[in-house]
Amino acid sequence: MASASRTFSRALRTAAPSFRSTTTRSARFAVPAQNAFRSRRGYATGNEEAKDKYEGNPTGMFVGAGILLVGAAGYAAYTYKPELLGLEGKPRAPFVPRFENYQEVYNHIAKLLEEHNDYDDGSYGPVLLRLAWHASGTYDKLTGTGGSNGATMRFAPEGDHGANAGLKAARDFLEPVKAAFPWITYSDLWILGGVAAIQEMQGPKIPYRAGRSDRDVAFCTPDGRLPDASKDRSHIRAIFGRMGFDDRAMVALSGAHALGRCHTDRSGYDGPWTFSPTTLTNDYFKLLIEEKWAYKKWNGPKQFEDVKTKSLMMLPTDMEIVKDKSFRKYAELYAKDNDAFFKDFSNAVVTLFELGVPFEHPEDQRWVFKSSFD
Ligand code: CCH
Repeated sequence: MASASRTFSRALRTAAPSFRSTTTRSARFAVPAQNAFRSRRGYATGNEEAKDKYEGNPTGMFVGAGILLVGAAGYAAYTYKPELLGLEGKPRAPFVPRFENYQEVYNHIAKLLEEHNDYDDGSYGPVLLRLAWHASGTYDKLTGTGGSNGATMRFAPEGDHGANAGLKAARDFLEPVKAAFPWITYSDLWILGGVAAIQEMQGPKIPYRAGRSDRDVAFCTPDGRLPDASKDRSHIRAIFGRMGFDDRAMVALSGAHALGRCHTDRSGYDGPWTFSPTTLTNDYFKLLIEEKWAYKKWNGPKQFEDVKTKSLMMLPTDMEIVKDKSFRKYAELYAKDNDAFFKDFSNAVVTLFELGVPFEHPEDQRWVFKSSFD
């Protein structure tokens, strides 16, 4: 600004002499005409010097007026379009969110989880985790399609798949977070929602990498990529094997059913798996192994209930975990050792949440978020 004024003043000082005396005072606002008027008045009252100057040779006047115009235009450009003068307006460096920015998003989700404690068993945590898992669990390692890149569940074909019934509650829960942090992609946000849900429900840390991009409706995956709870071990192995998981990881991931519940208006099944459905523990494995389970007598799909209290449930696929020898081995390990469960669960969830994402950051640059109670 100062240098522009100086340049302008200099220009005026070297212009018609009639403007010299005024510019130093008022160049900034380009209203230097006072002396010219005075001179004219001088001529009217008989000032001969002035008369010669303006009557005999009006060129100076025109040059001066031209300079004034250019100056005014320059000032306007300086004020409103500085980039035209090459002064400012170089494109600002794009905002590159860093760990602190993602931690803020995490904190926001954690705050909302605490505030909205009137949902289901007192937390949106379980349904947030299910959203992150269903966004990721569509991955097919052979074709490289599906996975957590894309957030294609926003679109009707995928959002309407039977397996995704009820997940609108989780997507809607995260909308105000997206509005508060518009730079985050939906696909990164949904996974961060899953991470926050696990950690806020006292589960293990889930190291996180950002870098997912949202994709359009053409990237929706076909129906049938997520597991069907009425099926047996070969189905479980086919579904999780397609994603690239082995038996150990499959069993560890199933431990997520310590959280949340089934809803008759979503899956048709009913009830929670554990007595503490908003705290992640190895209770799912303990209960599977230690309790007696029997078919529930009811008018709904085939499911199991605990004989003692009849208040808990297991899906047919959950029961496969204790019936299949290889699966059971890991279920017994996790039932005995919560640390082993947390360690394997965390590793498997990190892999799950990164399926199908072409990250720029290497694996050793994952972030670990502080939980609200750290
Ligand atoms: Fe699951 N899950 N899940 N699940 N799931 C359901 C609910 C949750 C299967 C079926 C169901 C995983 C694996 C499997 C959660 C996390 C994970 C429901 C009830 C069905 C049915 C839905 C409803 O009615 O609302 C089957 C089958 C498999 C594997 O074979 C994995 C893996 C994870 C995460 C790592 C969570 C959390 C819920 C509770 C959701 C809620 O709304 O409370």
